[in-house]
Amino acid sequence: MVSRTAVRMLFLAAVLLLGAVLVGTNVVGGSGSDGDEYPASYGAIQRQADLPMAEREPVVPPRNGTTVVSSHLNAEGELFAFAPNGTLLYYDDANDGYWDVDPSPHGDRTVTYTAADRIGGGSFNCRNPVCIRVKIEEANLTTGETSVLFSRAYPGYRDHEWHDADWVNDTHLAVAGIYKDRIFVVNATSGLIEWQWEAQSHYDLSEGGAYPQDWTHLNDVEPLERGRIMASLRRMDEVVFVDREGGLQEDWTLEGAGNLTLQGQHNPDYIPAEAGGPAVLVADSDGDRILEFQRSDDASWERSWVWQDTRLQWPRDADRLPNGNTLVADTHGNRVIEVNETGAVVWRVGIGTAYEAERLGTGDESTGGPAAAAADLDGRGVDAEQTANGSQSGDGPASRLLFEVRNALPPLLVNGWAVVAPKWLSLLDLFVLVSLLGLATLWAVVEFRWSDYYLRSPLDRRE
Ligand SMILES: [Ca+2]
Ligand SMILES: [Ca+2]
Ligand SMILES: [Ca+2]
Ligand SMILES: [Ca+2]
Repeated sequence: MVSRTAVRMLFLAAVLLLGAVLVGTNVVGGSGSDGDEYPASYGAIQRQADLPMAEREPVVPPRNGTTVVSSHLNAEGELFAFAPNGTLLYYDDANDGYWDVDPSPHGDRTVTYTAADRIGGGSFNCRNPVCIRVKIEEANLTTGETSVLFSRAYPGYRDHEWHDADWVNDTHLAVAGIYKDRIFVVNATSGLIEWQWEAQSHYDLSEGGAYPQDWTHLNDVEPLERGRIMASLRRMDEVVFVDREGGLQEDWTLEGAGNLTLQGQHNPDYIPAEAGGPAVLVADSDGDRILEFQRSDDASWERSWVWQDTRLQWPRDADRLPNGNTLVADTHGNRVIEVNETGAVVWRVGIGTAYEAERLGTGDESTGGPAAAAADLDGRGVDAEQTANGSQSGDGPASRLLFEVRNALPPLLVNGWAVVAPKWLSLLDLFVLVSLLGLATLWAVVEFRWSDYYLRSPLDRRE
């Protein structure tokens, strides 16, 4: 018979262990040795914004360039820029949401981004329960000055935003319009829309998501050579190529390759032939991985690179940098990371629900970066069979266990949790908290049974 003291000690040890995991992941700011000398929590980064520039301390590891990160969760949007020395250079939370950020043609430290604000009936005669003001803005990161380049009000709130706008030239922008499921090109000077492609010109309404709320979720555009535009139709799990004269180029449509099909992707970047492509580097969000596909000689797509670790969850951006590294916005992994040519994480910033990451001076998105196949980059995958040409993950047993638990749950539930949960409560935290509560309840039940007390029905008392 095991003594009561031994059982109590076991319970206490288990409670302390789970408590230590919970404190560890929230105070140290996540797993991994990279960047641990910068334990700045998300809150500590935000607090820097209230200090004058001269008093700001480095909060992220230094890097050879300014890094801009956008984020949004429900109606909280944030835009951060970190200077090369790791201090917070710029912070703005004036809008409800910030999405794609690009370097602007109007200055080295100026960025162009899409943003949105919820508007009620007070500001104009909005007949919908709620309307939205969608905008393409520019911010000078040095002076802090912002300006609106183009804006429209739409009915509804969620899923009617513009998640991306890309400069076509110095005056025109291509815009990913989730509302009306279209790509359009606007002259930012005159405010006139000069060209558009509607998804209904090719797709049937029975495909994709719910119409009219979120049929295609057209979340990214990228102007290419010879007037072509690449776009991401998230609800169709497809990246499409549209010719501005001839419409959709069906033989270019990318749905994945082999057993790796796209799942609710974000931010595909086109890598041209001159840089070793044609290739497309894309955040395969619902697949919790970064994928790259190479266009082969027979005009089909082949998987050429995969990157994933046990923490990566619902990534929404990946940029191939000129040195062959890849900058990743790991939305529900609550971090922005830089992965080197061997697949190792070499730089990390702890930021919740990041949408986009951009390293200024390296070109917009993956401009200037090589294709994985041409640069012979090593991928990394948790499942060796899914790895393109990489090694097994070096993650510890705890993150492996969490990875297996997460993969056993439906992606909709896992990512749905991350959308409704507060930024500080990760899935690991939830898992540990539930285990802790379960253990505490079990301990209480055991103690009660050992005690002299017993429960009886209130009815018994009357007898
Ligand atoms: Ca863009
Ligand atoms: Ca884009
Ligand atoms: Ca990208
Ligand atoms: Ca980017």
